[in-house]
Amino acid sequence: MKLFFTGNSPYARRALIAARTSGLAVEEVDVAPLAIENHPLLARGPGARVPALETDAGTYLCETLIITNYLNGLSGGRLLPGEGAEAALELEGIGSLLMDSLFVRSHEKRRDLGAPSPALMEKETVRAARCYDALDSHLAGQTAQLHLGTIAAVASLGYADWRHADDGWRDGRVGLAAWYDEMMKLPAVGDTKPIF
Ligand SMILES: N[C@@H](CCC(=O)N[C@@H](CS)C(=O)NCC(=O)O)C(=O)O
Repeated sequence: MKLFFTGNSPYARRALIAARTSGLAVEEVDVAPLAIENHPLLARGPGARVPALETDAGTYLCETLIITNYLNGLSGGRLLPGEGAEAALELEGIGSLLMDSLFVRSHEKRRDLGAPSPALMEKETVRAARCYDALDSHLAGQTAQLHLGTIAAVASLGYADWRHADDGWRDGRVGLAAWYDEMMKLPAVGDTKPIF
């Protein structure tokens, strides 16, 4: 299998951590930079986004949740805990919507024309704050364990550090901050820290 990634993509980071945790043989292929005409990924599918996974059978999968779910299935469920699988999925959902929300705001900040929409920025800032609170209540006091839920959470918080440092997600959430620090000590997490 081949996993296509770029070093600064928070979505691809989730697939990378999942692949490294799965125990499967996955070749990691860095396809940066994506912003070039006729990017080689276009020969495989319409998206030209990362992450993307070429399976051993030659199928080309896109979208983080589809790829990580596929890796979990192929690994015999190694990416979900035996007990608490539903709670892990709940966490994965929160981590996913936090990442999408942060991504929207980050693009809005860097739009080509005009100023960012204040209404959209406010909506996504408030949504992200709700997600930080939810992650704090789920993860404060937890030990560092890798599964699809914690992978989505840690990658989203890492992305927040990069693009939205002024969110100050650690402020008033010391339990979440301590959990994050422990997670960063795991090689699959620490070694995939976004390059910024
Ligand atoms: N919904 C997609 C989002 C993936 C995505 O937006 N990846 C970005 C990098 S963080 C990308 O490939 N951007 C290149 C582009 O849009 O041209 C997923 O869940 O995988």
